[in-house]
Amino acid sequence: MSHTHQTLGEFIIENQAAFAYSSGELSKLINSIRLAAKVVNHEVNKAGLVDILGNAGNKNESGENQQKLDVYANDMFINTLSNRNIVCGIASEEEESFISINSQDENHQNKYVVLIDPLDGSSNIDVNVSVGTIFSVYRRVTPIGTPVTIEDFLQPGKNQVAAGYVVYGTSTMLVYTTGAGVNGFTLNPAIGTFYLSHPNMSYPKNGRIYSVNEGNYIHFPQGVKKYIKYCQQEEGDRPYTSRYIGSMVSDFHRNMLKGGIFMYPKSSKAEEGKLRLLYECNPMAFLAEQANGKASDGFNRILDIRPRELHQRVPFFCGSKNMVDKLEEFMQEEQASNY
Ligand code: P6P
Repeated sequence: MSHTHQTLGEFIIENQAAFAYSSGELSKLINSIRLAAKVVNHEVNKAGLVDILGNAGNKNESGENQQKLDVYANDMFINTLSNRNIVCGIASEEEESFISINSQDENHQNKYVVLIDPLDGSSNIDVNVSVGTIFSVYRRVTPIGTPVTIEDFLQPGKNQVAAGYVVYGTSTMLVYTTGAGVNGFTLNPAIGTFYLSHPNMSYPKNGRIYSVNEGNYIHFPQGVKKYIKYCQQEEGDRPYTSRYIGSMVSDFHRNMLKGGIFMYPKSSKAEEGKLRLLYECNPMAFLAEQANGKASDGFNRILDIRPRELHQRVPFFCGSKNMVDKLEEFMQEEQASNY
């Protein structure tokens, strides 16, 4: 990576003024995510070496209890975000309830809440497949000066002020938006610096990749089955290519670059789908729309859904706009034929 490329730090400073009502706190927040991402990246990259794979309870070299990587990542992001006087609350896939951050904020003056999936796809680490961290940021809606409440976390995704992911892949990238497009930064591990490698990321309008776990085919709604068969038909630019890594951040990232649709439908095995609305689907939907793509539950815009609970699941279809539009057509045809 040429050192003439803009670094993440320079990018944050240059764009801080462009971010509405920013008093630098959001920049500090993105910077703390950058730091945690580097530390987690180091652990993920050596996971196979120090037998950290799923063996919680072992002692590490300093005699501390070794943690599973997702627990390690969870602790790292929570500690890094908590100790910089930026956020008033954090919710995580690894935590049953939200965490009120008042270690240095006893007057509850901090404005932001963060929701994270600290290590999505962690089961893939044992087989050396890419994994990712996903984050979502909101301004609190309850009065500053009072303790954060669940209401601050149960906001529709359209209220997000920032969202992004870290993909720990063949290279480690931080991809995020603050509502002014999507930019991707690649880590140079030799010097621990993220460089702007993918400015203004955008889905190709049409794609030829569909990503779904076809092992669940017989359990899918009729509309999804019809769309999958549509992708496989010999007609026009079809058949499409099937690509499914089983790690959403990686499938999402590839499809945003090349064009495609990612699908995790509901099924008779998972009535609400598998993916979580607040810290998986909402941040990815914000990124998708900022990259001129689309994200839907098959009928409704993901970002319009009013959450009921912290760990709520939702069917998820996300990617190139024309492909999601076509999927929705099949879903709506099925719904109409059921009446
Ligand atoms: P399945 C990983 O566990 C994850 O949460 C996503 O990253 C991924 O897209 C999905 O689950 C894979 O689920 O049921 O196809 O193995």
